[in-house]
Amino acid sequence: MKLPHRFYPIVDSSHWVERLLPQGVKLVQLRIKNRSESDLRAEVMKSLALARQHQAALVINDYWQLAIELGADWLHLGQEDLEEADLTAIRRAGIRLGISTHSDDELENALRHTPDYVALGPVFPTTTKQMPWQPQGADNVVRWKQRVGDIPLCAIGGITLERAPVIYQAGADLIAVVSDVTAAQDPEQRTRDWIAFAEKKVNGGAHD
Ligand code: 3NM
Repeated sequence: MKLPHRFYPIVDSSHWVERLLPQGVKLVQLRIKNRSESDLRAEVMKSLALARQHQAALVINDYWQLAIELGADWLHLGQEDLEEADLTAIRRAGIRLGISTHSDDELENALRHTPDYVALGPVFPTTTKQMPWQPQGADNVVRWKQRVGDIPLCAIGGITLERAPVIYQAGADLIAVVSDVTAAQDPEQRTRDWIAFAEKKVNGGAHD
């Protein structure tokens, strides 16, 4: 499976999508929590339009019904969302699916759904999301890549540009980040730095 980029920022508004896409981002996740139904719909619609304009892939986190309804191409689900989602309807709509995993059991479960990528986290400690999981470290990135084979592996959680080389080398095909971009002093510049680095294709993984 060819993915549009090895750098995968995650943002919580269409405003961020609008800021990052012109920097050259080709894969971005919209992860919105606690917004009204009408806000949410407006944000997803605007972000999808922006992604089309920039020929980028927009991944909708969680809201699978809205993703189907609004014609999204990509969806990301956590393990709990996976229980409730209608996978048949998602696949019938031609939507590609990324799934979060944090343990061997979750990985087994994710692989049963033939995901288009598997995410492993948190690789390092993160304050962006509260989770019961211990940091996985680079060793588990290696182990996960052995398990997923050709399925693209996305590493997430506490990853900075400085830590990226080790994580790509461990076998991550793509790296997802929140705070390293959104909390950067200059998020646009940080995004361009990530893209410049990711394009060097440090390990020639599944992206090729
Ligand atoms: N999911 P930051 S870690 C949204 O492990 C998310 O499943 C994770 O943010 C997981 O790059 C995470 O700021 C937060 O650490 C990532």
